[in-house]
Amino acid sequence: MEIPDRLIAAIRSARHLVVLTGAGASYESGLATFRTPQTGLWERFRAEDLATPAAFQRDPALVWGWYEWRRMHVMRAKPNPAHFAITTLQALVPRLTVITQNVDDLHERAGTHPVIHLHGTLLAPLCERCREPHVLPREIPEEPENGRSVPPPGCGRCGGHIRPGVVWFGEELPRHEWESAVRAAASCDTFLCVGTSSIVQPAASLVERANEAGAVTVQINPNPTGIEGRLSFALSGPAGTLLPEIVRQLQLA
Ligand code: BV8
Ligand code: ZN
Repeated sequence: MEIPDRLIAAIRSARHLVVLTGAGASYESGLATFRTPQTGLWERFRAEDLATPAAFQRDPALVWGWYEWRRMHVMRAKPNPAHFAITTLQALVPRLTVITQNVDDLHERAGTHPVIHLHGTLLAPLCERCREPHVLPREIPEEPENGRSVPPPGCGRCGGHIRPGVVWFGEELPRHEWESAVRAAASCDTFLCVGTSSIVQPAASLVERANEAGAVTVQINPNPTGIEGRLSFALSGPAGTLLPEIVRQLQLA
């Protein structure tokens, strides 16, 4: 896919570039997105039904088992060319802010630092009662048998349930991360929206803030999301191809 020259020029001249990623950025690392029907163990559940405080209260072992299964896949996964292209972008523009909705650590493992995690991370569980961080064993959890529930560990300090360090539906986003993301969206020159269906709020409102601030806004997604009409550019294709191509053209003299 050809990258419009005007887009390359906009990124090249940007003083502050923001990249917001969603599950599609990790898709080519083999991690399922939210909207593909659950694969394997979990096809009988919808992510939105498991990623809630009520689901954890109702059946902590089912929800903890689901997150351990996802953490196992994240630990087995590798960053893909989209992650590495974003790390390269960091060296090509004066200021890059990377904001992710993803709960994996593939941006960090590709060398991008810092990363603003709007929805937390799979790798930092904590006690649901006293919020004491819980240290996970280093080894990769073994493959749970089909649909196995895994009882969550108990907190060493108060005995409460350990829960995943993610933001569930109905929970507030971490204040510091959200405020940093809003400031970045309101002050950037170019905003890339990569691999997100732009459904989940308030993360999906960031690109609108960038639009309102007069930034060049770009979507990178192989499928339509319905917001194309409000963006400066909509590139239809996989992030693992388009982002490296953008970086290649930026590096041409
Ligand atoms: C909040 C962590 C309020 C957990 C996640 C009604 C009732 C209750 C709440 C609401 C409601 N209506 C709206 C809400 C708000 C709700 C919401 O937005 N719901 C949605 C379903 C409408 N939001 C919340 O609840 C948020 N909190 O609002 O708090 C509040 C206020 C005051 C006081 C108290 C509370 C919290 C939202 C965070 C939820 N947690 N994740 C976990 O991971 O288990 S969100 C989760 O879903 C992911 O993190 C991710 O952010 C999101 C999925 O979105 P995407 O990343 O976009 O993934 P998706 O699969 O949708 O799309 C993938 C895209 O990639 C596709 O477009 C595909 O085409 C593309 N793609 C595929 N391959 C590629 C590709 N792109 C590029 N390259 C490829 N190769
Ligand atoms: Zn505790």
